[in-house]
Order: sequence, then structure tokens, then C-alpha cells
Amino acid sequence: MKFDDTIAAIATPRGEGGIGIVRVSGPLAIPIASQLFRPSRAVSPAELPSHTLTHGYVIDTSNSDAEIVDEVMLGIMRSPKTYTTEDIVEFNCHGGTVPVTAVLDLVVKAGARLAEPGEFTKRAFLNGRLDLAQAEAVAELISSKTELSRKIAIQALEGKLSESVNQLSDRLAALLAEIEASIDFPDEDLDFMKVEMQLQTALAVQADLMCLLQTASEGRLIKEGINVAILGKPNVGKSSLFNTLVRTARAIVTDIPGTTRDTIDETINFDGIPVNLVDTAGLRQTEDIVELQGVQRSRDVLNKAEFLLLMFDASEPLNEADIELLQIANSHRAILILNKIDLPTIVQPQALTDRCPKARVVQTAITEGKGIDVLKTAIREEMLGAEFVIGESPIVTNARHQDALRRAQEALDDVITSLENEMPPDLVSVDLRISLDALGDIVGKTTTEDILDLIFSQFCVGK
Ligand SMILES: Nc1nc2c(ncn2[C@@H]2O[C@H](COP(=O)(O)OP(=O)(O)O)[C@@H](O)[C@H]2O)c(=O)[nH]1
Ligand SMILES: [Mg+2]
Repeated sequence: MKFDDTIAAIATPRGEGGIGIVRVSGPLAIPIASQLFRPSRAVSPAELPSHTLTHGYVIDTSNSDAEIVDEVMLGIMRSPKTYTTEDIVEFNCHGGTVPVTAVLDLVVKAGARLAEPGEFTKRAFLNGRLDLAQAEAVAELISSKTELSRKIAIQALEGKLSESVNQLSDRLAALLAEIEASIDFPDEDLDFMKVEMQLQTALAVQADLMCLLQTASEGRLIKEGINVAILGKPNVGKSSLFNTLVRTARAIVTDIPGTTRDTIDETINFDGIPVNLVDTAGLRQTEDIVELQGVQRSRDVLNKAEFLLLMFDASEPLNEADIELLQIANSHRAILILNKIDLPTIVQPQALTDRCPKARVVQTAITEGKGIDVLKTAIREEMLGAEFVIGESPIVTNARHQDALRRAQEALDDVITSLENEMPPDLVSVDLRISLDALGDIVGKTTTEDILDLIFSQFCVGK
């Protein structure tokens, strides 16, 4: 695809900083630079070699005295080896809102139009430099909250995810060709053998598709994070645990509101997982109206939490509140923490597992620093699975990809059922096409215009 308009935007964040970049892409990029830029040595932008930076000035020529607007470094990147594949120029201005905006205004007056959010990346996609999954990885990389999500985004940007999806597509496309050939040239004698082989192929693809789809639960967790609540009766050690976990993790700056008087929360980087950790007021029966509100909030927290750290005091007999927590544990993802094992113990782990056989119990003495590493490993394993490692194989982090893989899988299930029941090949091919189209949606082969608009509108301006 070739665009005949030229787009421009401020590519750096608003506010003051070292550099502010005005990025321009399209056929007018270099002519605009020639018009606005005066190099400090006598060369015109049209003669500058590609992929170089040149010192000079942006000049406003609209009035007679050719006023200097800013001193800049001009970056020139000629088509096709650029982000958008088009000619790109970047004015590296002094990083303040006013100089950058002044340069952008001149660029627009000279014939560019303001870019929509994500439009540079959209052009990179429409011009075939990135596929859709790679374009989305750009946004994921920018918004990644932890090292782990950065690694996964880079992997997707390099095309690892697309490669896996394309391999699945190729195998299904080959199967489709074979099945369609048997519609056109039926051969009764060979059909039985053929269908059996087609079925084996479909099953093999299904198994690989399933593996990829299964990475989505971890992938989404790493990308979006998880709400974890610490619950337990008063004095059991919740705040001590909260403080220990927060202190030993790297904090993540987020704009998620949530701190209330009765619950404190903090988003931390827990081994690469963004964890929103909530310390609650005690969960217990009470008559006091002020207390009651705190308890109500604990219940709200409970409803929002996706993972629970339930604390019990090993030095005191279990009470009603403890029993209630153990019931809660049965219907939630949870770890049971038996704290204060440094004191004479009354409660054994068995007492917890008797009531809650599925949950893992970790024994700790938080104030003594005992059991904390074991607890952290347990939390990571319960959230990500013990075998989880970032390796060569791609990880699905994007809800849209997950949904497309699910659709591909459902259609492939139908293909398999039809093959098993020796249904006519034209029927099989219909489902096979649905499955292929769903895979095509991931890399953008079959994606509709509205979906593309939606995806790119979530990018920042200037990317
Ligand atoms: N001996 C002992 N005391 C603890 C332990 N963990 C917490 N505590 C103490 O128990 C008291 C209550 O702790 P806190 O974290 O405020 O409990 P919360 O009410 O559940 O938030 C404090 O005096 C802590 O120092 C532990 O493992 N062993
Ligand atoms: Mg507390």
C-alpha cells in the first residue's frame, strides 16, 4: 500500500525533557525538511545521506526575517528501510512543549497532517513491514511493567509468535488444499486412507494450537497482573507480611487507585508478575459499626481478589474466623500461611489441610524472616506453574490473540469431529476455513478495518 499524504506528530512525552522529537513520515517528509531546516554547514536535507543526524536550525520563513524557531538535530531516514517504510524525518528539538509544538505547527503548515494515535505503526503494518501481532507487540513493549513482560513483548516483536501462528496456518492450509482436491476428484478407494491421514494432521495441529493457547493464562497474568489479598484474623501478621513482600520487591508505579483507610495496597513486581497486593483489616464478626465497615471492605477485597494469602496463627487455637477463611480457601486460588511458628505452636499444618485439602500450606515466622523465601516460591508456582520459564517458544499475552486462538481451536474441533464421522469433504472444508481465518486474524491477514482502527487507536500519538 502506498500513502500519498504525510503524517506528523510529537513522538516524545508531553512536558519538559532533554529532547522532544517531531516525527514526519510520507512523501513530503524530505521536502518539508528542506523547507524548514537550515543546516549549520551548507548541505540541503535532500542531499543528506540516509540514517544520519545533522545539526542545524528550524526556520520560520513565513515572515520576511526568517526567524530561528529552534536549534535541532535533523534525522533523515529514506524509504524503504524505515519504521513505516516511507521517508521519515525527525526533528530532535529542545525538549519543551513550546519548541516542539512550534516545530510541529510549521511542519503541518508545510503540508503534513497530524497523525492519529498509532498511525506510524499502522503504516508499518499496512506497508508490510510488521504483521499485526508484531505491531501490537510494539504497544505491549511500551506499556510493559516488568522485565518479564518486556522480554515477552520483544519476542513477539521479533516475530516469534507470528512464526508459530503462521506455521499452524500453513499446516491447515495444506490440509485444506488436500481436502478440496478430494471434493473435485473423489476417489472412493483412496478416500478411507486419506481421511485417516487428514485426521492425524488435524489432531497434530490441534495439539500444537492447544499448547500455544495454554500459554495465554500465564501470558495474561504477566501482562495484566493479579490482585492478591492478604486475609486473616487481627494480629495474625498480615501487615508484617505485606511490609516484607513490599520491601523485598521492586515497586511498580501505577495509576490504579485503591488505597482506603482499611485496606492498603501496593503494586509490586513479584518475579516479573505485576501484583497488586492488598493488606486488609481483619475478616471477622463484629458489632462495632466502624469496625463493620472495615470488615465490609475486607469482603469487597475478597470479591476482587484473584489470589488469596490466608494467614493463620500457629500459636493460638483456630477460631470461627479461621474456619470461615478455610471455607473461603476451598472456593478460591489460595495459599495458607501458618505464621508465628517461632512461638510454642498449637495449630499444626494438618489442622488446615484437614479442612482444605487442596491448598498448599507454608509455615512462617514473618518477624524472624523464616519461611519467606519458601512462601515466595510457593506464590510464584501457584500463580505461574512450577515449570514456567521464558524460552524460545512464544507466549500469548493479548486477549485478542487468545480469543482468535480459541475460535481457531473450536473450528478445528469441528473439523476433527467431521473427519471422525466421515462427513463429506465440503463440510470439513468450511470449518477448516473458519479455523484458518481465526489464525489469520492474529497476524492481520484477515482482520477487518474496524478491528485495525480499534487496535491502533489504543497506541500513543507519535508511535
Ligand atoms: N512471634 C511472632 N510475632 C509475629 C510474627 N508475625 C507478626 N508478629 C507480631 O504480631 C503482631 C501483629 O502483627 P501484624 O502484622 O500487625 O498483624 P495484623 O493485625 O494481621 O496485620 C505484631 O506485634 C507482630 O510483630 C511472627 O512470625 N512471630
Ligand atoms: Mg494489620
